[in-house]
Amino acid sequence: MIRRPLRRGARTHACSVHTRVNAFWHSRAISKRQAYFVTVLIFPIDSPPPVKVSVHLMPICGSAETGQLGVRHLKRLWSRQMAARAGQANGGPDPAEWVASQTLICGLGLGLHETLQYLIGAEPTFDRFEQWVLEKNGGSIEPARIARINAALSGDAVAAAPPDMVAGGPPLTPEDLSFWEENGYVILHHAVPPENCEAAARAIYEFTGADPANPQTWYRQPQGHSIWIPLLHHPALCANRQSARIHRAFAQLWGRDDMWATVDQGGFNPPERPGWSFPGPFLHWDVSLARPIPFGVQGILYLTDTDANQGAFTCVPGFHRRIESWLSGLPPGVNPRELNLYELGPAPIAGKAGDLIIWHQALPHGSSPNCAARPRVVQYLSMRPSRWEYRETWK
Ligand SMILES: O=C(O)CCC(=O)C(=O)O
Repeated sequence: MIRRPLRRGARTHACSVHTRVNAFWHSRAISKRQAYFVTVLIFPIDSPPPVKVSVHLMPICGSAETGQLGVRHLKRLWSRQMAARAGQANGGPDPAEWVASQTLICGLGLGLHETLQYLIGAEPTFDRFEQWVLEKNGGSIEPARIARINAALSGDAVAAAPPDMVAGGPPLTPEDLSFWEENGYVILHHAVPPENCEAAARAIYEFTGADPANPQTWYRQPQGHSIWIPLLHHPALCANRQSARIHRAFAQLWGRDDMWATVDQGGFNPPERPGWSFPGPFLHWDVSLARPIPFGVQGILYLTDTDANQGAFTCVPGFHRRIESWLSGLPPGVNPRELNLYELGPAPIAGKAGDLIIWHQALPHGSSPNCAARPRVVQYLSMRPSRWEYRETWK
């Protein structure tokens, strides 16, 4: 509650009054049980004496605090976002916090962007946020999954591993693993059965309103001029994220079993034609180039056969072994992201429907122009353990 109206435009030494006022109004959407008031002294630069106001501050919840769903860290994630939304300090950036939030979001079968967008855009109460999480999960979340998430967030990697996924032989052969070491990428063949690929490809065609048999329909692009298809929760895509074979391949590369699938988009890269040129992504990194670059992987599942000239995934094989020396050798002040990465020796990687390409995040990578007759249809799919190394500093 503001006890005395502040003159519009009065400025404090630390921050504008408006920010504080906004903080109050934003936090109004949040139940009073979950917020508290503090009285602060504001020193307007141009009109002493100090003004005494009360502002509504969001407490940041502890990680162990749970709501109806009984999921650790969920309330904390919500309270941090609400505090940030209200322009209030929320503890600031913290790599461990970011990793825990991502594990939670993956564990709950949510997309990172959609979750943050929802929290920031809708400013839900915590009850409403939990309801949204449930809706995204079709109305219920299995207790075993909640137990795994809670184990992961309490640091119990063993209990965080899904028992039905870890049984079974390692799908990557010793040759695959040597190839991985050498090239920084590997192809897991038959990652999912053909019917899964067909169902997921069909879902992507339907979402975009495209007909596989009619090239005129491939450029409707409800998503805009982009190859990314914002289809996250279709059952066919969810089914692929549940693949035990994929799970075990990621587990092999990470050397641990507590894997969490990222909830990522589909992809549709049609042949170039006059009026439609390849929009990217061109070669890039998704990881900070602050050194040392930590281990991390990304993945793409081909849902249809993909020739090298058909918009194939492209990377610079082996670059994970030379990136550190390459970065050290750059003249001071040069931004590696602005260099012509196509001079580094990229190769398009062809594959069959059902092939999953996993690559080391230190490889420059991207898609490529489709010069063939058929679209390239994919699902982006990666997995990470409950805890992984993350660099806060973006370079
Ligand atoms: O779609 C592709 O082939 C490349 C994907 C990509 O660049 C990425 O996932 O960061």
